Amino acid sequence: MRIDIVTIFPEFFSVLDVSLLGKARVDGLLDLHVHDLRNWTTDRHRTVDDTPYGGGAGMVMKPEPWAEALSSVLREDGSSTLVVPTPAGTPFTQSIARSLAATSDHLVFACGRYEGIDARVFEWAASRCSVVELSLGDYVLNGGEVAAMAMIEAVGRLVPGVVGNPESLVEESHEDGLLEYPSYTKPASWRGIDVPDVLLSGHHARVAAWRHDQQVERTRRVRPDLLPDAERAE
Ligand code: 6GU
Repeated sequence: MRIDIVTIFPEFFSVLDVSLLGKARVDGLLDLHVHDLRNWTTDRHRTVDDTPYGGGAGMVMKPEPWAEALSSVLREDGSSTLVVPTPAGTPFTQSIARSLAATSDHLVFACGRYEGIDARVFEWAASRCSVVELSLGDYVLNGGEVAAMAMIEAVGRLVPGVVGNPESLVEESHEDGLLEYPSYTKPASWRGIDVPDVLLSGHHARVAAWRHDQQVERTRRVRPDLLPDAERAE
């Protein structure tokens, strides 16, 4: 998968050299490119923002540098997906991560700052690629960079080969619609707290049933909105 990121803070993305995604880059599974939006400005001050029409606080990112940048980065054949991180977007979920990993082999992240990017940019881009505006959650970040990083990690790890043991992708929070069960390792007793007996029993069916109960219990307690109606009652 190829991922291009357009930002006025390319240095944010140096962390993509680290850990699993860093290895995936070295291994050629993820082809990541970070671009400085200011390279597509034409004035001496490399201006990327201006005051909003209609008034109001803050600044809006100008359309011209964005159109130049996206023209240069988007594929001509319309196969790119433009991802715009914004608190006004559709909530980003594991199921969106899965569908981006499965259906798109070129993602372009447009990281806005200030009060966002001139809305015409996305109208214009929609004739050249699919455009998705995605939010990490109901809180406000200073710009799209940190959100893009979270989305790139969530999507990137679903690209085949990035996570060494594909089974570890199955038994985790959100993959089956429930939160994860608690995990334990040795020693069996630590500071007076014992690992639950069932996990030492070697009885696979009972372990599986216990883990499922733990998942339902935790999900009911902290995220009842995720439960199907049938399991929400009690
Ligand atoms: Cl995607 N962007 C910004 N700027 N703030 C956010 C967000 C995204 N998701 C939650 N807050």
